[in-house]
Amino acid sequence: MADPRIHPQTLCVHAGTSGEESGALVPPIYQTSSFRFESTAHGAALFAGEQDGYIYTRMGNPTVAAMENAVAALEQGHKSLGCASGMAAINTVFSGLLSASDHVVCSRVVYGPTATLLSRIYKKYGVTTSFVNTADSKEVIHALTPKTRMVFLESPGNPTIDLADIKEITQAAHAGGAVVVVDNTFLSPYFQKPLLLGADIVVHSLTKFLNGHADVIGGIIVVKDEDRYQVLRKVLNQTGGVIDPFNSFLVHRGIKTLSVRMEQHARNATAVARFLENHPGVTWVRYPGLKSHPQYDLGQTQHSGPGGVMAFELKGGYRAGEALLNRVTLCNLAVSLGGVETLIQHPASMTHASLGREERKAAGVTDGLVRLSVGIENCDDIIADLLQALEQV
Ligand code: LCS
Repeated sequence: MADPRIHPQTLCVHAGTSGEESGALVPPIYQTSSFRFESTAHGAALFAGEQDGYIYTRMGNPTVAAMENAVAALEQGHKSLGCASGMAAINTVFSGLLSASDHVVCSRVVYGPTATLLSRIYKKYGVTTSFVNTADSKEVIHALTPKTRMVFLESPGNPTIDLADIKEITQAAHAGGAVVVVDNTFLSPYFQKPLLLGADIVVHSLTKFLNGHADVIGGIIVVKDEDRYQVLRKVLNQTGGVIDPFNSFLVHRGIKTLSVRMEQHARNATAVARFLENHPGVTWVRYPGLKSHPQYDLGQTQHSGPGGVMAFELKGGYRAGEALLNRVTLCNLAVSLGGVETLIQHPASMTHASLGREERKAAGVTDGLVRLSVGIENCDDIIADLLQALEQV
């Protein structure tokens, strides 16, 4: 675990070495499928786990290891596992830790495919899931049964920006023997460290803030203990959803500027959220940095910054939202979030379309909800773009 006295800004720049010995300041890209053995005895010892070393990139690679070590350090975790995407990370956790007849309690507000992975795919294998409002810890506690093996939280949740009380929910889940997995994609370890709040596992879509430049698909699992690391490592190696060396290199490079990017995302998003909240065409804005967020006080206790993503709805509902999305010019009409450029999208027809209308309604994903991921441009330019688009709505 990283020395807790080292400041997060310093960790972003320095965390993560692979132990390779060329002296290169930046870990090189080991673009290789295999690693040569010195002898048959050496190869056999590596396969038997009697000696440390690299065998085959699906089973480990120094460039990937350097990035994994950086994210584990930032999350104050034990070790991490780089995956091909955020969904590959989530699927690895589910397939490694769930068995037929297990029960899962999951946030009702999660990225669409996370919900459908449980409700459609894992359901086929005999896993049942209760989707609850995790903004209300009592609902989570009420949903726990003797068969509950996992509680899965997204805080803030995608796309309604609801928060979950990670500490309170973890205490209840642990009392019943369930593991707590937190998707920390929206705030990144720079603003929130779920493992320090008691959670057992953190997952990320590296595609978002950690890489930060909208040019990589990747995911990661961070764990607190060696036993769970070994279980998940074997599942990942066998199912094969690993990240490749070049994407790991890009993510690791992105992490070096995570602190400055996150500070700018939060500064800009706070200004944009205040602007939207005061605009007569806007019904509501949900952003953890606004005092009007119903869980503003909880946020102050569990994260150190509000991040860069918000949801809002216009007075004219879906039609007005559609008009806005078609009239912005600086803000890009595109899915994903957490990159340096501002992105705007419509969850009901895009990221959360895989949920049915009823599931979306239960999760509060209204047809008029617009999601905005505020980038690191000058915020006056972002606001000017939104203003000109709102004037035409
Ligand atoms: N977790 C969260 C909170 C996400 O927002 C996403 C993707 C994932 C996991 C999956 O990560 P991926 O496999 O894409 O790396 N969210 C997206 C979104 O809101 N728009 O496009 C992708």
